Amino acid sequence: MTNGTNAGRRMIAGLAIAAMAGAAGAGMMWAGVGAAMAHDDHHQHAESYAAGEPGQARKPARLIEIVMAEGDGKMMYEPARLEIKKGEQVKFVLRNRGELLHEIVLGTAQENLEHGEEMKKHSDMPHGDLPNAKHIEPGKSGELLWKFTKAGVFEYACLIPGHREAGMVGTIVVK
Ligand SMILES: [Cu+2]
Repeated sequence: MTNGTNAGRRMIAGLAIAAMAGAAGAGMMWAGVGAAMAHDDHHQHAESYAAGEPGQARKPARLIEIVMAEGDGKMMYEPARLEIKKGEQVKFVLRNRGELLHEIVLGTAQENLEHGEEMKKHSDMPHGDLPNAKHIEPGKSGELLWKFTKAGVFEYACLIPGHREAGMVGTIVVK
């Protein structure tokens, strides 16, 4: 009898754990869907890109290295100015030599300013997954492939709150 009761209790405990795991799993799935939706919402305005279009990995690309760094109360890209031919595909090799997380977002100055304002309101929203943006962890490097299909003056900026203001912005002239 006692054994039977214990077995029963164990079974109930087991079921409770299974139910909790199920609920946690569903919750995580739901949170994932929510995050994806919020992300889409946030970036709807960026579906077409002012500075060109995402690059194609199989096509040749000009290699441009950009170093991200901070120091003396400033944050910067090196170099901070690029000249690119219209139609040129560029593979940016991004090296974060600083101690903070940095990113690069390609766009017009106007877009980046607006985007930066949104980032201040929703600082929990990373946009490292967007085709025109890339996050780089301190001490790490990464790549961004981009085709500059339109002539004009664009910029690359770090839209993590405070970084663009501290100098983390570069100019791209496409002609
Ligand atoms: Cu930054």
